[in-house]
Amino acid sequence: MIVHGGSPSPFARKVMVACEEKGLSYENKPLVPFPKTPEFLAMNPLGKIPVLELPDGTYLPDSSVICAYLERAYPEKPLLPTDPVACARALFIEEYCDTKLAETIGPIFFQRFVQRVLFQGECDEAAVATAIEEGLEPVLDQIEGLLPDEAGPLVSDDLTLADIAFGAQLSSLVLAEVEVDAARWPKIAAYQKWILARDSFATVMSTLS
Ligand SMILES: N[C@@H](CCC(=O)N[C@@H](CS)C(=O)NCC(=O)O)C(=O)O
Repeated sequence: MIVHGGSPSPFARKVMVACEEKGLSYENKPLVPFPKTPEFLAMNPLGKIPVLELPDGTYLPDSSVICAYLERAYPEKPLLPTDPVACARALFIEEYCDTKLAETIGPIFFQRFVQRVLFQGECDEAAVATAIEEGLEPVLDQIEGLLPDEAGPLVSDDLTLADIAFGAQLSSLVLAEVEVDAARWPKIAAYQKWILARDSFATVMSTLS
């Protein structure tokens, strides 16, 4: 299998971590989603990464769709609980992280990592400060109130896609050099440490250093 989309993308990271957790081998091709060539749009009409290419040449776009496929195709190491309610909770947390949290972290990550590190350009620190204060901090306040007391899997005893999606976004904060203040958000800070210490995340993050 080929994961198209480089590890700077949190959504590509999410797919690669899911593959690592399931023990699946894959190749990564760091496709940049610009320009939107006809060939790229044939892989994903939405013009976004990641896209998973199967050995028979089938293209599967969107990290959540790809993870749903992996779950069906490789059920041996499940990343969703069998209990229907727990499964729904995991899927909602995945959705929350991929939308609300991603939209909140995205502008900070773009300035600090994409602009400054990848493009070696100017980082708009004023925009970063506003995005942290007005966007990120209220969202972290909300999440802190929802997390379990002990750092560990969010939904059941085992790791789920909820953890992978949350970890993918929390790893963007590390790349953007935004520290989660352990005095204000102790549960998130402990969770971030726990999830990013997993071999799966360490392996995928190591491709960025
Ligand atoms: N819902 C999609 C989001 C994918 C996404 O937004 N990818 C970004 C890179 S992190 C992208 O390709 N952006 C290019 C664009 O929006 O034109 C998923 O889960 O895969």
